[in-house]
Amino acid sequence: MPEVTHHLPQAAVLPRKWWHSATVYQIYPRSFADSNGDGIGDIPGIISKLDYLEKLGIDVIWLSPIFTSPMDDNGYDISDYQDIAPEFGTLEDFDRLLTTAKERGIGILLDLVVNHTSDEHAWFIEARKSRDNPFRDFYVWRDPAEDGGVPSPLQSNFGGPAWTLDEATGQYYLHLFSRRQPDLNWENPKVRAEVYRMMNWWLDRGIAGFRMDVIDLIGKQVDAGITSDGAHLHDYLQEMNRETFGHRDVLTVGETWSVTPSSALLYSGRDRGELSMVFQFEHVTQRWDETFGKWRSKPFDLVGLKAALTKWQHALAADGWNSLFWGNHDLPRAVSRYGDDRHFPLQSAKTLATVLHLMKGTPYIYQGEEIGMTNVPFERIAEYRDIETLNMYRLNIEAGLSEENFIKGANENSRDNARTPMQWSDGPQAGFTSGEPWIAVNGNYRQINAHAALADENSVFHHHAKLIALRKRHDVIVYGRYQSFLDQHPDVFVYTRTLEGERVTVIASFSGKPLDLEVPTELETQGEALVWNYGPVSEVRGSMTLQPYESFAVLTRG
Ligand code: TEU
Ligand code: CA
Repeated sequence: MPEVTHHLPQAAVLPRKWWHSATVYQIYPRSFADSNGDGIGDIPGIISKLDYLEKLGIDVIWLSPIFTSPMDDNGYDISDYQDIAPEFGTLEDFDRLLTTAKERGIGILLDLVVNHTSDEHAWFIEARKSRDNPFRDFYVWRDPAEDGGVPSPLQSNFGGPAWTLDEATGQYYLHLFSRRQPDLNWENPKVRAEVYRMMNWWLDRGIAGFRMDVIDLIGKQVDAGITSDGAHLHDYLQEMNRETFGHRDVLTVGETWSVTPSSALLYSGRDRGELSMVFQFEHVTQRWDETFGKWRSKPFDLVGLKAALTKWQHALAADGWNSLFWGNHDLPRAVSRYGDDRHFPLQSAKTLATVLHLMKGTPYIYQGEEIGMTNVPFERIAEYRDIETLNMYRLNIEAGLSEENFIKGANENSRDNARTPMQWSDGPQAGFTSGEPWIAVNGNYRQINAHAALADENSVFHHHAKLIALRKRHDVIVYGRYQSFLDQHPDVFVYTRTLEGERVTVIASFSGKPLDLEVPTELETQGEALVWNYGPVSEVRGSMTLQPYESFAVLTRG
């Protein structure tokens, strides 16, 4: 993945980076492939699927956490940053993954979870021993309020107060997630130095970069009630960049739920010395209720979705860089959320891929998305495993919600939708494990599985492979200027990308019915059919009838 240093002649004065034309594939190790029958995915399992990923054509794997952990939050609670959880394998397994992936031109991104550790991390075990322990200041401690209660009204993202009393030392510690995920104190320079040392240890091993968990929270100013975007956030990121990856050619992507178009330029502006890019979530939260968040969702609204995505295409048009994604391990399945997994699973999954992969930015595919995996219709709370879902269940039932209603919401939005085992075949347990999986397999694996997808040249898999390859072949897809059309049209998503006399025109229907589209004259074009999901289309003109979820892209030169 060499860096090409020449500059593009046109408006795109961005120095080229290898990750501009790369596609990232996210693996949630627990649910990807189990090599030893214990029901839990592992690193040898991932190695056995590298040929599959090479066929897909991806350049980078983002591995959700594989480090030693009590697994209160499936590894986002780390007790040793420099070792591998035994259920996932060993450091030798990891090094083997690194080399075998590299042989296929695939780099590995590790998940950097440094807003908090596990309560079983040695630092926290020390810190809670006494108020004057040398590690005390690695975490955020406050005295009880006058009535003995919590120091402030801060709430945990998983529900309930963000403070837990440590009985032995009589102070509360902060946890913006579960009580088993105490927040690190980034104001302490020793904490920062330890984190940088650990990052360099992994970088020296040859990883391709980091995905940074809730990185917008590390500058928190607890006493001011500020969690995201604290005063020193960008100082810390610049320091991290200088001390670790700044002089290495790697990809860094921050998870930033709070990011705005202007702060995105702080994170990813080319002269900022911070990150390659961040994940923004406006197209995700656009469907959430203002008060109740994701547990009460709004109906699908294409106009709003287009507005959110278009806004970000414009925001980072000249500087900064976008990450493009529909799903991840925290979100519902793309085809269930934005497409129609019941009536048009194949066509809508392909259309979602086309629309996403032809935008400007680095596309991320979440495992299973490339075969059109769907949300899981669990019927009982006992089938769920996710700590957030289980916490919310308890709180909602206490507040008077019926189990039935909660399950309805969870079917739509629980993080477990994304965490059921990868569907490899129509064999037992979808080929994920020879044992009992840690979470049930989605019953639709007999139709939706990788084996069937590979064999069918019209599959969602081959459609993704094509889009990934197109990005490598056409600069206009990587750097072209984005322009949207028909913003108020409720059923079609239309945009163009232009670069040096080349233009890609993307037209996509999000309707389950055939639809007549009057093509605006400024969009008329004739060229090469690049990608489609019904038949090839090389001319855009006049009145066109689009089939349900039909989409296509045309490349015009000169
Ligand atoms: O997620 C951050 C986060 O805020 C999520 O909990 C989010 O609010 C929720 O899932 C939306 O559905 C990151 C990780 O991606 C997540 O898996 C971890 O649980 C969390 O941080 C704590 O590390
Ligand atoms: Ca295993």
